[in-house]
Amino acid sequence: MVKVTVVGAGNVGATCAQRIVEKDLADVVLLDVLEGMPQGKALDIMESAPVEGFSAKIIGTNDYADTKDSDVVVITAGLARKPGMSRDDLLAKNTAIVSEIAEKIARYSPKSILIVVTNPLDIMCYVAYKKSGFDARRVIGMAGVLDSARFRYFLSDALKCKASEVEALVLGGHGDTMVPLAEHITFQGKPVSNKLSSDVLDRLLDRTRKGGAEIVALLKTGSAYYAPASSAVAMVKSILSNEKKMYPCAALLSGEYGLRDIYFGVPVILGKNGIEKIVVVDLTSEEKKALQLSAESVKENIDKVRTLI
Ligand code: A3D
Repeated sequence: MVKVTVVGAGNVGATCAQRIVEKDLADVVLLDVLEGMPQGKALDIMESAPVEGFSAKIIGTNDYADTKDSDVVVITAGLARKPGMSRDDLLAKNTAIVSEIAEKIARYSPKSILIVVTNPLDIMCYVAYKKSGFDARRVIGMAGVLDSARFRYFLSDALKCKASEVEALVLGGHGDTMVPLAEHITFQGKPVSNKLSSDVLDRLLDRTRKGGAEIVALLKTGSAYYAPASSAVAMVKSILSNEKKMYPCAALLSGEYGLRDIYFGVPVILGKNGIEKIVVVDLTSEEKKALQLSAESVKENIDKVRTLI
């Protein structure tokens, strides 16, 4: 069985771990700094095996030695946003956490592929890339899958159809400047432009951009984790099964979309080597402008983080 380590056994991490074993994708090591907590959650999940019928194994630990030779590592450790807290407020704290984790993972699992979930996402990907020393194809950020899933759900609700019948892409930085692509929405494989009024579409675009904050405001203590975990697990699956599916992910750009040396949400093909290819899609001039704006905000924070690492 292949091995996946999930670092951070909080809401996103534990839900990822649960979904990975329930789907029998891999054996899982769930690691956290809190003593007993990952062990307790892992045992609880293991005790569901007879009922759920999965055969994958999960252990909880505080020791990186147990993560040795992992194939994929999902980094969910860090602080989650609280109401009123911006993703950028998390920058310094989570930079220190992700730096330490990336260095340890590189030591114990030098061939692994890293999926970063910790916010602020694009910046934490850059930190993990620098601190692991891995090839950029093996350090990938989860954000676009989630943002696109939210957009697809809102669209399907408006179109009164199944969410799986709607395809849509959200690119750019994971924050208020993200860019949902209105021109790329399809319903049953066909463009939807004639099915939604521009007012409705504008409302859904705006709701997508604020999707994370909507959940934070409702939960009051913490941020979304069911859909974020689903999104990270879809990426794990595409890598472990070499599915070569196209997903919007944060990737290090080197000239694509006119951008370089930043992690940014773009469509990529995910397979056994991590990012097999960065896909460049056609954009309207408005979308290009919005992506440039988004890139500037990511770049500003990457410049800030360079002084911290
Ligand atoms: P939470 O439930 O608080 O879990 C975080 C866990 O990390 C806690 O159990 C901590 O004990 C643990 N932790 C802290 N420091 C370390 C460390 N050095 N090593 C190992 N474990 C540590 O948060 P959550 O699961 O809700 O969210 C986790 C992260 O994911 C946050 O940064 C969120 O902002 C982020 N997140 C990102 C998205 C995206 O779409 C990018 C979505 C949802 C959450």
